[in-house]
Amino acid sequence: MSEHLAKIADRFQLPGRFVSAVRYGSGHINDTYLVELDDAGARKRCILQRVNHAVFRNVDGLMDNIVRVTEHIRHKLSQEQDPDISRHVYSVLPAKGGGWYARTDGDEYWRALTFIEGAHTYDVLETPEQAYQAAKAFGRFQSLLTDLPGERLCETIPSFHDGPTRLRQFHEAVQEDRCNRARFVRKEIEWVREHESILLSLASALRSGLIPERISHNDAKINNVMLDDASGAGVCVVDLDTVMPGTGLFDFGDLVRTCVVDTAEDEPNPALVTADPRRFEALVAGYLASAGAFLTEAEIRHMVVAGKMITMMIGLRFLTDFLRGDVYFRIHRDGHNLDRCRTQFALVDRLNEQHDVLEAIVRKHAALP
Ligand code: GN1
Ligand code: MG
Repeated sequence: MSEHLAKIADRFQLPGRFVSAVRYGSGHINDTYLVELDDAGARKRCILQRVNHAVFRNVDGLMDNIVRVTEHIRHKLSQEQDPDISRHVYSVLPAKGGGWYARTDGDEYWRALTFIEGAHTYDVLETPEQAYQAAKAFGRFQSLLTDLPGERLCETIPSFHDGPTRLRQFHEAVQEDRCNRARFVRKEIEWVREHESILLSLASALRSGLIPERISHNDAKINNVMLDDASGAGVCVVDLDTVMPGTGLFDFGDLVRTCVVDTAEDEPNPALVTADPRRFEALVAGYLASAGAFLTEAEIRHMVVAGKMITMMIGLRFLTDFLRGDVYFRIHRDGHNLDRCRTQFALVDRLNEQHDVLEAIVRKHAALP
């Protein structure tokens, strides 16, 4: 693999000579490597990533989105005279012949990105302060994109967060039952039927115009924001593949999904899943600190349901993939997608139990009656 990676690295304009590479991060879709480079004796690092082309069919559109978004953010940060721009937004490193990715003879799509030093991501949150910082960083990311000029961003995966579409795909997978696995998940199928209204909630508010369309990250889980090693502050939002038109509520929802728990996304025992209202409160405070200025009251009033909706939708996508034979999300053990699904559904139950407490937290922070 290292030889292959060295060849891939050679296709890009990198700030040094390839030394070595290790697998990096815990993404379920792309293959990510942290590359060590030698720049006349100085050690440098960058990211090389193979884009999953089965998932992202339009790599040109995908890279165009990312370049537009990162350039716009860089432009805004320079207007603000930010002294640390290269750590606050990453850059796409161009291929040698030009262009933002390299396609191999084996039909692999690769890209190179700058690596943010002195910061880390966390798969499971350690303190409420981290929830605050993560939410503030995603809110800030959204606010920087409220005035992105030019055409509407391309939908890198159409209907990505559309509840009715995800429900239909799930029903098709149950009907087809191509791996004869539906018999293992009767309880989950029933649970989905009972909770359908949560899944459909944001879609109808978006369609009716009650909630405005905005550019959102669409994968705002805790491990997609780098927190500063020294100060703990949010430094840079990463994994921009799904930045596209949506609603900021998708991002707030994903923050709830991944920050109010202290279990991993794939915790095998769903009975261990709890939802900590203090962490929820930290998320609300952090998100409103950076996004409060542009959010409408209708958006704010959907924050609690957004947490349930995104958690349910991602659980449903894991279940759909389990039924289809684990063809989408990378798995590391048998039943992995089913564990992931059960943990998400358990969290929706916990959020439902605390519904009134969570709504009161939002109202308090937004000063709403
Ligand atoms: C996938 O690959 P990764 O881990 O960044 C998925 C997200 C899910 C997430 C669940 C393109 O993201 O939608 O929320 O797994 N990305 C895509 O952890 O489907
Ligand atoms: Mg992602």
